[in-house]
Amino acid sequence: MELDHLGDWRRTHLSKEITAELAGAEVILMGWVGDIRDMGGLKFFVLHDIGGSIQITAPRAKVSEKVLEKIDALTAESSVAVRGKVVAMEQAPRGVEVVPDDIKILNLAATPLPLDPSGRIRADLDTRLDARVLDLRRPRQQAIFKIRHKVLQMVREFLISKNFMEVNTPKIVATATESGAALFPVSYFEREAFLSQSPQLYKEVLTACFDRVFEIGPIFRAEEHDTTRHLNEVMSIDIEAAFATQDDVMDTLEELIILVFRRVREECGEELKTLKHDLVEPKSPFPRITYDEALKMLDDAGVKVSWGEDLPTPAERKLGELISDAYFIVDWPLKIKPFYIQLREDKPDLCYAFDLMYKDLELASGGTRIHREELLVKQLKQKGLNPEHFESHLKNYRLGMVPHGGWGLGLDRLIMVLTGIENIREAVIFPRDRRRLTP
Ligand code: AMO
Repeated sequence: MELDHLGDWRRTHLSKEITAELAGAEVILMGWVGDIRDMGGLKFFVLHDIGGSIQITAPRAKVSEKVLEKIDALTAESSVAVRGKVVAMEQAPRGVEVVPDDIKILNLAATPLPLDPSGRIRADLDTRLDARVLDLRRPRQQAIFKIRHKVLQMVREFLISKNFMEVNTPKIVATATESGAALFPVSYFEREAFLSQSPQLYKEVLTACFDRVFEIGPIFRAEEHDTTRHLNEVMSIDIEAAFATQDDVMDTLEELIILVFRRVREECGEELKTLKHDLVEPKSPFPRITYDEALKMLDDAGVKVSWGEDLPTPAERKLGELISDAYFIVDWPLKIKPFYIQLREDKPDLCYAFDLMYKDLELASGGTRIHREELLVKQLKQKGLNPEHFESHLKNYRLGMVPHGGWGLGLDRLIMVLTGIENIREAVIFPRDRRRLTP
């Protein structure tokens, strides 16, 4: 069958806007073909679009031969435009259907499809990610990304209301900032550069220009992990505030988390229902436990972590069982936190760093930063880094650098928690992991 051109047809309604009140009206719908059925005297298909779906019903006696031929040619997930009349019909899924007077087939989808778009035949995540465009037409996946879209909007609104200015910093950089995480090298003309692990150093120095900044952007981690909570490219919500300490920015983070949970509950009810997720707002204030207290709780529960070690996954899992909500871990050993974190003058083994946990998942980390050059140089050396490599950063500390603090919040992990999904790959449109570089 020959394909049709869009021509001068334009969509008049989304499927969800078709209600029985429109009975008799002529409408143009555009979308994809769902189930197709032929009952002899009657042919049906479901048209689905971003808003939902609607039944297109063609009674043999009422439509043209051309329309019937077009329906016969349709394959599931083909893209179509339908012009027709709205008819109130009790038996139809939403009490309303459209009887076509003309159909345009814009593209025919191949058969068989790489996955069953109805979801009746379950596909594993790899198959779904390989056919992601088809997968993302399903209501469950759409619910996840509608929530993600809303959350981004809420975060921006909230931070702007707190006088943070949105900035964009380079993603091709010369140095590492997060010592624990490995770098992806890129060839940059005659030099080697890296993909940015974090906007850390840029956001810090920008506090001395714009006072309060935030960035929502990708961070790249060349970690070998192949887990349900790590990816090699993730989106990070980063903030940094001048004249602030860890406690100030923890308050901001707590306020943001509560607001996002509350607003997703209030504004994404449909999506949460589709996801069958009962979202519960974390209890506020979030407990603030020290690293030492966390170790003690773990020890009492039979999980040994030696002092100075980062919390391994089994320890996080146990803590998540013990405190099944949002909480902060503070007073970390200096030696496991990055060079830019301020040490505690009263207890120099410790530093002003925190992690925000939700059950067993680390959502964010942050702290009070060093703002004096001598101390930054000292800590760089202590971490085995060469201060000369940081000269372009350090020179800003001679230009009236200010006390500052901030955090980085993993957007994809936040979406996991808000939508109740278990694998971070489901929270990302085209995830990048150890094995996956396409689509
Ligand atoms: P950190 O390295 O802890 O801190 O990263 C901040 C948050 O980003 C998310 N995240 C990840 N999520 C999934 N997969 C990964 N591989 C991954 N790596 C990080 C987590 C984590 O809590 N510069 C500091 C932040 C700061 O101090 O402002 C930093 O990058 O949710």
